[in-house]
Amino acid sequence: MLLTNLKAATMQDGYGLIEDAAILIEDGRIAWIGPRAEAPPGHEATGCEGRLATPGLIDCHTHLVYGGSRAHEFEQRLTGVSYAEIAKAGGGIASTVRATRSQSEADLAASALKRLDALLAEGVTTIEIKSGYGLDRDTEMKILKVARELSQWRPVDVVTSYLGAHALPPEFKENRAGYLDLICTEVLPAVAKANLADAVDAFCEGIAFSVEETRRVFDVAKSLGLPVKLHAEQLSNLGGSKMAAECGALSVDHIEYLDQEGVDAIARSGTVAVLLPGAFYYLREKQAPPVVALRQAGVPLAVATDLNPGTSPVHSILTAMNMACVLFGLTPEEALRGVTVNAALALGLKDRGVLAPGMKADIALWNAERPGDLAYPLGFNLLAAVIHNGEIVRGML
Ligand code: DI6
Ligand code: FE
Repeated sequence: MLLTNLKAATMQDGYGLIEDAAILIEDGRIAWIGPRAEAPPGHEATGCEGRLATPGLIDCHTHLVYGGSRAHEFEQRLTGVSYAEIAKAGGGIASTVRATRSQSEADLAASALKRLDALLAEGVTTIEIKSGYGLDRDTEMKILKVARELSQWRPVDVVTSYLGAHALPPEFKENRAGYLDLICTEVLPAVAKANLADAVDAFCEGIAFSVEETRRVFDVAKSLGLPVKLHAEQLSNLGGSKMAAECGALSVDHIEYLDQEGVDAIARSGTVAVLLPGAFYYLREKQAPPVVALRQAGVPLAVATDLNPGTSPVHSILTAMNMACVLFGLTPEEALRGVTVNAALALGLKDRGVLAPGMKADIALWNAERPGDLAYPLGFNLLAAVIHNGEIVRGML
C-alpha cells in the first residue's frame, strides 16, 4: 500500500513534518516514507485527500479493566470530602477492588471494551493497562488476563503492568508487611511466570506505599527481569521518583510535587515523565508538575489519560492532550510527542511512536491542517482513519 497526498507528522525532531508526503507500507511495517516526488515507483497509490498522518496514538497509563462505578464519590468530592478522606473511610480504590473481585472475566472484558472503544475512536493503537483493582493473586491475574485478551477483540496492542502495590487490601489492613510478602513471594512471581505483565508499577504515596516498601517490590521485579515504573509525587513529595530513577524506571507518573532533585535524578536515568492532567483536573489539584524544570533538564514528557474510575474517568486521549496544554503549559507539539514518541519510550517500545522506515505501520489520519490542531479543540474528533499493523481498521481511504 502506497499512501500519497498526505501531510506526515513523523515526530522525528519536533513534528518532523513532511508537507507533501508518501508512505509505503509492506508486511505491516513502514517500508518507506518521504516526499511524494521521491516515492519508490511501481506501487499503486492510495490518495489521502491531503489529510494529516501521525503515528497511531499511544495511551501509556490506564487502569482500563475494573468493575463497578465511583460516580457517587465524584458527587461526594464535590460536596467537599477529599480523595484521601474517602480512601480512609473504605471507599476509593478499596471500593473498586470489591466490585472487581466479584466480577467474571467476561463481565470485566465487556465493560473494558466499551471504554477501550472510546479511546480507539480517537486514533489509539497501543494502550497500557494496569492491574491493581484485585490485589489478591487470582483477581490481579484475572485483570491482567482480561487486559491481554482485549487485543483479540479490537485492533490494538495492549501492554500490561502489574500494580499490586496500589492499595492495602482489606484482609491485610493490620498487616502491611504481610501484604508486601504476598506481592513479593507469591503474586509477582506467579504473574511473571504466566507472562501476564510487561512491567511492574506501584503507588508511592502517603495513602499508599512508602519509598522503602516500593523499593522492595522493585527489587523483586528486577530479579524477575521486569522493568519498573511508578505513580509518584502525585499528592506529596516522598522522593519516590528519585528511588525509581535509581532503579532505572521506564517512567514516573503524575509527579505534580516533584522537586529539582527529583527532576535531576530522572534526567540522569533517562526516565520518562508521564503527565496525567485528568487526575489533576478531577481532584482539583493546585500544584502543576514542574514542566519548565523538566524541559530544561531534557526529560522526555509523555501524556496519558490515567483512565480509572476514581481520579480520572477520562476516556479521551485528545482531551488529555488539551488538558496538558491548558493546565500544565505544554505546547501542542509537546502534547503530540507525549502520546506518540515519548509514550513509546515510556513503555520501552522501540518499534513505534514515530513514522520511519522499519517502524510498525500504526498510523492515524486526521482531518487536520496542522499537527497543532489535534490538541486545540475539546470534544471534537478530527480522526478520519486508522491503520494498525498495515491494515485499515477504521474509516476509509
Ligand atoms: N493514582 C491514581 O490516580 C489512580 N491510582 C493511582 O495510584 C487512582 C485510582 C483510584 O482512585 O481508583
Ligand atoms: Fe494511575
